[in-house]
Amino acid sequence: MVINWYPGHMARARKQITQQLKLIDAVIEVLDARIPYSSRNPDISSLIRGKHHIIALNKADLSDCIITDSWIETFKKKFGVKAAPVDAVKGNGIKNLLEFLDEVRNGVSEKRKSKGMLPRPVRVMVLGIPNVGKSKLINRIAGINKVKVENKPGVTRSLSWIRLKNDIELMDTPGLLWPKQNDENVGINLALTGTIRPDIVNMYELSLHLINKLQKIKPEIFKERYGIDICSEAELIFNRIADRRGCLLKGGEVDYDRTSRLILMDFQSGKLGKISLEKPEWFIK
Ligand SMILES: Nc1nc2c(ncn2[C@@H]2O[C@H](COP(=O)(O)OP(=O)(O)OP(=O)(O)O)[C@@H](O)[C@H]2O)c(=O)[nH]1
Ligand SMILES: [Mg+2]
Repeated sequence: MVINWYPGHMARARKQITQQLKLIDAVIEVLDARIPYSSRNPDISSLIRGKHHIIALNKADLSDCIITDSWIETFKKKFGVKAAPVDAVKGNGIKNLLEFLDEVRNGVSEKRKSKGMLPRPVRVMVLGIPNVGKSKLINRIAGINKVKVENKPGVTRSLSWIRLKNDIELMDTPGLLWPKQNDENVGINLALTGTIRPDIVNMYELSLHLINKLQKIKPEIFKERYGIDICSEAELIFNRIADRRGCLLKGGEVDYDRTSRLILMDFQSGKLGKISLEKPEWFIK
């Protein structure tokens, strides 16, 4: 799979974000709860050094909640970073984030007071890879639709401030990928969860990768969702799904495009259940 990891607009966005960071008190790093490792931009840790750091494990409505909880424990224990599961569509978990932000605001106010300075709103930048739900999360925290949200990467193109009533200012930012990425599995996970535009990936190949992953994580799903018995080869499972779902061309041949889209959409929309593709112990010892 050949992926254009670093389009020009991201280099520009990275530069602007770096400049704006001087004004920022805290960063909410938004990760995809299904792939907390693959959705972490490794650049961000060094970029935000010295700032208060909060992690939102967003799209937690689509992830396995036990695995998400173990990621939260891991972030806390191994890195000392507060994290919360969030569903920015329904608003679950927003309260936890607001509590974290309150703590930051109180800390900033105390510090200013001790220096004889007047209080000011706490400034929070929301960072993360494309399509992870940064803008949706901001709209949820604000309680009103302030910024544009769409189900495709690259929607937010510039930095913008959103002022909230409770002395908090949030900055929406464009999604950032990273310049060099050699780990094929990370690329596959990002494509599976919708970070990379579908027109630049091979959908058939991607759905075979998904089938292979599901065989390890949740093998019973093929029977449950598609009524097919377990068989070892991903290609065979793919063809049986096509058959079951009538994704066939006129002569009865498999419609690869339609079947791939069906399987990927079933995963992305949660029709295959709550599935986490990554466990912390696979990455962090
Ligand atoms: N199921 C689910 N979908 C979500 C959640 N948060 C956001 N989405 C959806 O994810 C898609 C992307 O949301 P955005 O807020 O535009 O993502 P973004 O990170 O701002 O994306 P860019 O601006 O392109 O970097 C939209 O279709 C949202 O409705 C969530 O918690 N659960
Ligand atoms: Mg956005």
